[in-house]
Amino acid sequence: MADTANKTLDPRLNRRGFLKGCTMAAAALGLSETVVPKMVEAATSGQRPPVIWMHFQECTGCSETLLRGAHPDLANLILDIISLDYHETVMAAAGYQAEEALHDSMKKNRGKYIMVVEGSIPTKEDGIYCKVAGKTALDSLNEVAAGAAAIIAIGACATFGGVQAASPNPTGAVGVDKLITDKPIVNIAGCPPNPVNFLGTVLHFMTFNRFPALDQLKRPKFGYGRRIHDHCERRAHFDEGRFVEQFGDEFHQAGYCLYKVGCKGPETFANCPTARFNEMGVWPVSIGHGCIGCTEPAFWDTMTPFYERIPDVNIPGTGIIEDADRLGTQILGVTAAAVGIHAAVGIGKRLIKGKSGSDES
Ligand code: FSX
Ligand code: SF4
Ligand code: F3S
Repeated sequence: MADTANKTLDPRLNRRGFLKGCTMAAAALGLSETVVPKMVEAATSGQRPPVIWMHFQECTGCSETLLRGAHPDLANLILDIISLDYHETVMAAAGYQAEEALHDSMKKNRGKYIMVVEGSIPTKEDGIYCKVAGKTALDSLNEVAAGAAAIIAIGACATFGGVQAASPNPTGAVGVDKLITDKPIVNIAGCPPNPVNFLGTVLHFMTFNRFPALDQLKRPKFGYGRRIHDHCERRAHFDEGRFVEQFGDEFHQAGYCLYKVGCKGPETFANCPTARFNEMGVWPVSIGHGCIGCTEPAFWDTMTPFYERIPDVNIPGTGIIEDADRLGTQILGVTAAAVGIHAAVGIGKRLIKGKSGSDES
């Protein structure tokens, strides 16, 4: 485990990689490159925030996405700027040793540590569906949250309940902010989320001593302030009514819009098209799969079936929704209707031109 007292950079992380990670985070945060030196200064000041990372009901994909080998600079940067005192998946300690590490850090850093929560919390039957070290997730959450300065909920599960909360939600799974209401909480949504959004949030906290601006769902606006659809590289195809009709067809191969095979980009707020994933700079839509809306609450219920369009809803006065603050699941249908109309206009344009999708590029 990292040591808070040790302020030297991890030797695995060379300066180039460190600057690259900070520059990526600054870009994701929408800050100019002039902020990078300030970020680097904050990140190397030795004031590494102690982090206690709890795992509840989840698949560990969130940790995996942060630590995967394809982006060692990012993983090392994250591990270097925080003091990761407890993390069940990557820590060497086990059993009593692990419990000791947890309680030592909680005691020593009371009121100062950041709690990261990965996974949802089951609430039915007094929370018996998830237990670690004989304690329910519910009890552990309350105990560790009580001494935390702030909480970062990472992933769809910790933010909004995730797949476990999908109807009929047999374990009564909920996200952190349904249970903890007296601490600053940031929701890094996504299943799994983009590591850049986690890194950007932590670096912002370290550089400016506060979390970045949040939307009404507690998601950082820098990462979740714009719709996927508004900055998707396939948008020109959507506007012109050029759609994939089924996976593998000639329109799919030509890179047309995935709306008709279920893409939920129009209803989803996230920076996937700009932040992208992995060293290869890809994201779901760029490799031919529609967005399934994984950064939105209850997407397993509201965005399914994943491979069909959400039925258009006849709501008068629909318009383009520009601001994530104005979007909630309750008005999802409005967006769907607006997009349905827009898509129909595109199809109409194409019919008027008398062209089929295949002869356009
Ligand atoms: Fe949930 Fe994290 Fe989805 Fe998995 O651990 S956000 S199931 S990809 O990754 O919690
Ligand atoms: Fe991109 Fe999906 Fe919007 Fe089409 S519907 S432009 S694929 S986000
Ligand atoms: Fe999730 Fe859609 Fe991005 S499925 S990863 S929000 S493209």
